[in-house]
Amino acid sequence: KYAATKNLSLVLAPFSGGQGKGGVEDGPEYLLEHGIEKHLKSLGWSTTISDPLKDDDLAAQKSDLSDVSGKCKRPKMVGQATKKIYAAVKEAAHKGDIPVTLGGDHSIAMGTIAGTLDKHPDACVLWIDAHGDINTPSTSDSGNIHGMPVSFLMGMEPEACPPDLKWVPNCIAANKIAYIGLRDVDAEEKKILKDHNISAFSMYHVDKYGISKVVEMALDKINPNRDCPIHLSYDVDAIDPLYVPATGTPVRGGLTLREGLFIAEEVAETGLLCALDVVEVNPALAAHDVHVLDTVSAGVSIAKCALGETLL
Ligand code: 4U7
Ligand code: MN
Ligand code: MN
Ligand code: MN
Repeated sequence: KYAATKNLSLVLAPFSGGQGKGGVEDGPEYLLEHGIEKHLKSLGWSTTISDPLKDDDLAAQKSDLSDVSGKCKRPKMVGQATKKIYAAVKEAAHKGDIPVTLGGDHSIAMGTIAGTLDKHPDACVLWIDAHGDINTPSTSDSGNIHGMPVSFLMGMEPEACPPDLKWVPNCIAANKIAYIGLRDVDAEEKKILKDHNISAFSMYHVDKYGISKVVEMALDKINPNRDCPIHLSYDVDAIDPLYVPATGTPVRGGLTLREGLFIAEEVAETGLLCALDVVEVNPALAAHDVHVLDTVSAGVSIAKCALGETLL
């Protein structure tokens, strides 16, 4: 519905500065190698590729130990990269394409969601994750910005915002974001979710109500009339590490692969998808080749399902 062009803009975000581990920057390459573009084309989409970080020496930036602001690690690196991703997503969205951003760690969602909201100010966000990603610079224990993108997009702690992240617009309202898959939420994040009355469905809710009901309840909260565009920000660690082992912060007790894909299918079914992120695929963390294949093929399947594969 929001793809005026019937074109997907595949935005490559080979970025790892939002956390400490290496390897997540290879996510886009592996997803492409696994044929994500061909698979999406076979669903009737045309595709173009945009590579907004191609001129950056990200390895050099990551090794700059002086890039710290308060507790935040590498705020300058993250701020500069996400701003370029923002520009790419914004341009794609304004053209009438659906931006499909391939990460990279989840800090890149500051760029993608800000880009989506520039074109679609009424968009809502469905955040699929084991984690809340809503720490602020003051609540974060790790200092890793991939655990904070939602707080920056909500403008939660302006006084502690590192200068290089000041460009991030305060663009998500608390009633426009819902989570599914949560099972490792920090104590202070729980307080933030509660204080802002943010819709958060944990694995407990998935077990209690079933995934179908949970998706319905999540959309009822953020998109009650099913008339707003949906930005699906999908962290592959929402799915159980049995199926998706090669990711930076795996947590047991997650979604089955089918539950994970069903969420994407239900979003496709609404016809309201306006942007997709697939993040936190880290091939370097696989114990062996089967783990790489499982993880990368799950990432490809998420994109296929969100873009119509299983709607007969
Ligand atoms: B991901 C964490 F403390 N909450 O802030 C943090 F548990 O994008 C994890 O969801 C963040 O993978 C995980 O570092 C970020 C931690
Ligand atoms: Mn996560
Ligand atoms: Mn913690
Ligand atoms: Mn995440």
